[in-house]
Amino acid sequence: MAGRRRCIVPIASLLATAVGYLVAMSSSPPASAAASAVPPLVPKPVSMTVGTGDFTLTRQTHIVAAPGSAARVVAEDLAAYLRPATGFPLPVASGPGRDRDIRLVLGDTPELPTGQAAEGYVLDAGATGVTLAADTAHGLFNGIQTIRQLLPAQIESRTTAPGPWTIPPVHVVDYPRYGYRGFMLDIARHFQTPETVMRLIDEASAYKINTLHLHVSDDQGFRIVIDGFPDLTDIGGQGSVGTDGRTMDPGGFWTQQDYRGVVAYAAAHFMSVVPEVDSPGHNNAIIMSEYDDTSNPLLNGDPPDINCSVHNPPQWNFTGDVGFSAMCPESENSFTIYHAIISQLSAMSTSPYYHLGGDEVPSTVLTQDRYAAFINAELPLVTAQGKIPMGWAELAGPGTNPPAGSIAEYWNPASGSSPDTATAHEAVAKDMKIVMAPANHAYLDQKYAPNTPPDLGLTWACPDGCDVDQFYNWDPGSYVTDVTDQNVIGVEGAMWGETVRNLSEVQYLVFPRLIALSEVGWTPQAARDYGGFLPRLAAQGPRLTLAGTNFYPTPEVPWEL
Ligand code: TNX
Repeated sequence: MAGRRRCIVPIASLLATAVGYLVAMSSSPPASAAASAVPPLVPKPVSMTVGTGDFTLTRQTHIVAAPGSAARVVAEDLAAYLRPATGFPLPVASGPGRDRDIRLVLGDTPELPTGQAAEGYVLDAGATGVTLAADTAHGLFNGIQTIRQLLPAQIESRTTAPGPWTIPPVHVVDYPRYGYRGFMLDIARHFQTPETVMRLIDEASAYKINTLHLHVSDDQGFRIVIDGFPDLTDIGGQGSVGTDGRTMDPGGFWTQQDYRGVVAYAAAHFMSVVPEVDSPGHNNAIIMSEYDDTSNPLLNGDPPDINCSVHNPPQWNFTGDVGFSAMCPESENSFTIYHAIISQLSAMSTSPYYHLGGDEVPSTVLTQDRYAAFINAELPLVTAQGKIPMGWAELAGPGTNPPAGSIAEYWNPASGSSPDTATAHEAVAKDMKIVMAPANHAYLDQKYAPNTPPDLGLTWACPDGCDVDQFYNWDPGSYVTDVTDQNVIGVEGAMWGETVRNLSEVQYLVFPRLIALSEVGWTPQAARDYGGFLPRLAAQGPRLTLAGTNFYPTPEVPWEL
């Protein structure tokens, strides 16, 4: 990782600019977006034609779905989205539907191309009603996010707003470019509550993000209770990265019930959860917790043999330092601990993937042979749980043997045929698939601009800042030479946690950049252009504001406020 520079930026004030901005906006709700010929949807649909004659949602509107069907659940979701602002009852009804109802139908999608059944949908809106058809409940859920955006921005108001609640006459046929559209959240560097994560699930799923990758362990904290190893959270969950001159910030951890609750909440928003406990590096919290756990009957009485870090005995380090900790591949205790972690987290998670980390172990800490030995011993623990291994792209390096179809997450900013793209090529050579998250286009923890107040975020991948344009203007399918959509299964925005301490700070770095990434992951490359994207993103400003979502009002965007 030569050349990577990191620093922890002390957070001087709590987003003074953004908070003042939000208060100003919410005290005078913005006017609705002027009716335009082409509604400003994000992510941009594959195809949309605009006809004549608006649909108007009224107190009499029913949302119609077959009883007992999966469509019924999504119909309830739609009603729940629309009731607070409209104040209408919007009952979910059965039967064929009447004139001027909204109908959700499973099947009846001849316009969707073969292979697009999983998430595609077809939407028809006109004066006589709205019909949304999809082959799956997930497709319907994607379609109702589009319906929300077709309504005036005030539909996001938490309290009754005046309307009128019109939907322009459109015919939409829509489906994603990639099946994996992820948002990664690091709850290890700073503890975040289940409630914070659920709020982010609401916000990400509105833009058709379908995967939540939870980074639940790192040097500074271990955040989910693991049965048999209570010290992992009792000791490992105590702190977070220190900010504002503190040695350490408050920590915390989730019970397994908390985790299950978040996974269920994500599933209800058609997001699957990929857990990550980093290994063999980035795990000082595990080492600090288990080093003295000599009486644990699951261990062999000699737990100090897990420690291959630069310090022995290990010591806490609540700065943002990386590359100093590692667990030893020669220790059976290492794999006893990882077996417990992997089996318990896998059993509670919905994603087909389990992320074993694998990043940033300097060869001075573990040689490549020892690194590969660790990974090769851990991979079968993952596959034994019925999960597909996923890891940061170093996982594909010399000596490792991930099964074909395993996932490499490419984070290096290097593009084209730079020698630093080696991990992507190694992954392809091992028949792995790739999730693209190059740090200078997808790391949500990087600053928008060098001097942008408030003072949040890191700069190592973006010394000049990475604003919305940087997140939008790249193509995952041609970023690295010879790594194409044959290999790439999707994109992910990574929200690392060193500088962010609460929901508001996370939101500020995530939005609006995750919205740009949602379009990178959804919309065909040929249909994307930044000039066309900006006014559509601008239309999201009032929606975010009314929903209470903090965001950076970048000057790149002509906000409709
Ligand atoms: C790199 S690249 C990391 C994280 C840090 C992040 C900060 C990679 C897989 N790991 O450990 O939090 O940079 O930007």
